[in-house]
Amino acid sequence: MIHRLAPPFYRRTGRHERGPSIFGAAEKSGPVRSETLDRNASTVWRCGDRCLYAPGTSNRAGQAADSETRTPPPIPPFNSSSSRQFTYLALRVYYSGEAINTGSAIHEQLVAQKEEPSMGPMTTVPKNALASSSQMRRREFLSLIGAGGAAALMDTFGAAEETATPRRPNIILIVADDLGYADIGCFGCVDIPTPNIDSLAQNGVRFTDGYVTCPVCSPSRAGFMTARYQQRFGHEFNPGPPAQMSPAFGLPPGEITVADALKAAGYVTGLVGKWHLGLKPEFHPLKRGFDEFFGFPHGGHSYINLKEDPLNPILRGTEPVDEKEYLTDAFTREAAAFIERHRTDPFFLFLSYNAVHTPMQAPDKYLKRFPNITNKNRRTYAAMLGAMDDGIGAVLRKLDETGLGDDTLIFFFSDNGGPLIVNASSNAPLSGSKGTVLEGGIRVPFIIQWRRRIPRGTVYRNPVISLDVFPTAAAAAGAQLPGDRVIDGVNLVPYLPGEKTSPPHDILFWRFGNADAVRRKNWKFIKVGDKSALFDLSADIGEKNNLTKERPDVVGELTAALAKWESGLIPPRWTTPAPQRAKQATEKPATF
Ligand SMILES: [Ca+2]
Repeated sequence: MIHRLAPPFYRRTGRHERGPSIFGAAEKSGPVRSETLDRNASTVWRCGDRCLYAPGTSNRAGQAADSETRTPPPIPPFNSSSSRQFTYLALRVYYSGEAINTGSAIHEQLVAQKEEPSMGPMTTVPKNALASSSQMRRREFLSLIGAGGAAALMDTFGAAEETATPRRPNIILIVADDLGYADIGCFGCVDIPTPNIDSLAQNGVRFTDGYVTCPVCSPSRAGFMTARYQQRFGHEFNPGPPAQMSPAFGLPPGEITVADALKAAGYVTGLVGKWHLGLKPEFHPLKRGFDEFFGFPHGGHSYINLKEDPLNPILRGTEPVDEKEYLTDAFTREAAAFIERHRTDPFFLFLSYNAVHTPMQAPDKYLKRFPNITNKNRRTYAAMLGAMDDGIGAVLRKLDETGLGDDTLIFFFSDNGGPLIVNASSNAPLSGSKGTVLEGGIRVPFIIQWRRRIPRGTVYRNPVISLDVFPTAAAAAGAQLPGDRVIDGVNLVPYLPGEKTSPPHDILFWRFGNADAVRRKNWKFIKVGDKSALFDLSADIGEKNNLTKERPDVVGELTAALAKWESGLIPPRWTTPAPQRAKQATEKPATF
């Protein structure tokens, strides 16, 4: 019976605490596999609503302390009369292989405190008696904890045994469309409340320097769906409207998507929302790794007149549907239903809102929240963003209702920067907008939450990029990255607890037509046609002060790096039709 406890117990050991150990010096005293111990420790601390390690301290309180201080709770006083203390020690020995020395160290600590444990078996285990404890089997484990320990174990974990089954974390990728860097509360927005998106940062990591690979929609999506700079396979431009686009347009069939990889690893995969990676049947989401699809296949879409464009219909799978709801609300409804439908499966959900992309449309129920915003476009933008924030809140509630909140890895970012006057977005204090390789085009609100595994309320300042989504998700899921091609993203999780203190990326690159950019540490170099500029982002986040003359050494270094990177790219497979290019040009500010 206890043997059956092992999987759910171990499953609950996903969170990797860093910082001061709740075991203090004891953990460091033996040849301990620290990660295993950390995970065991976390499990013991957080198991259900019980707290095995610290009698009298609730799990809820422990989580609250963790959330507020971002460090594990202090070592509680040993309670020598608690049989659970013994169960805990035995569990550590059992699950940590070499941990007998640590167990002994804790025992010595107990003795030093003159608090003789009340149960015999552990005190009589001589130090190193289980030197090969990795070989310890169930009988030995039972012997070690004794009948009282087993009873306490069952008391503590019994409920988990009945309900929990081993599963890997769910993964939800939430992508906003054309959202400005400064339009989220936790990124400095003051006129539009976004409490639910902010909660992702409060319970996860906010990235100050989070980038996408392109300042427009489709290429950006091609990048993060494949973990590869999209110019490696010619997906460099938007296609334009369906009636005008190149017949070549679509994510090349040879590319492997994050959905492909997670599906192959046993995940149920779903896309709700905007696709924009191909209209032809061979490019349909159901052919690119998704088991389920509800949304539209192309770029922008009306939120109200849902049958306005017969070339870009609302589909369920491959069938057009007669959707009546405001589109953002419909996507929220479908996302929550997907979670409910697959609550017992590990799932990957790509929730791809087209909010806050044009057209500027919002129903009164959202508009009336913002009576004090006098700019009509900004007010509509606020209402559209409010609808999306509500939707993300509904998704988060559904996760908690289904008990999946802690074990779900959530990414949130915008596919490109705000287009400013077009949708009344703001990228302040960044320069530029959608369509430019200035920071305002490519640096976006970027948040990751994984309550089980990564610290809460953290701000991370080294540059990261949307290419990292796929490797991070694959590592969390135990899925394979393609091994036969260059992968440009990295798994971010080891960097977030501080296990790896180096930056995830030495250098990042952008190319969008005749515009190139490269960032290494604080240096950002831009080349557009025959013009170039070098900015020190640490002192000049608004990219105003061109330092090309002052630092020709940096210009030379970054120019060479850019040339080397571009040697691995191919020419674009299509270009944006001329009318769209002209429209895009009018959206660009004249800052560069
Ligand atoms: Ca976009």
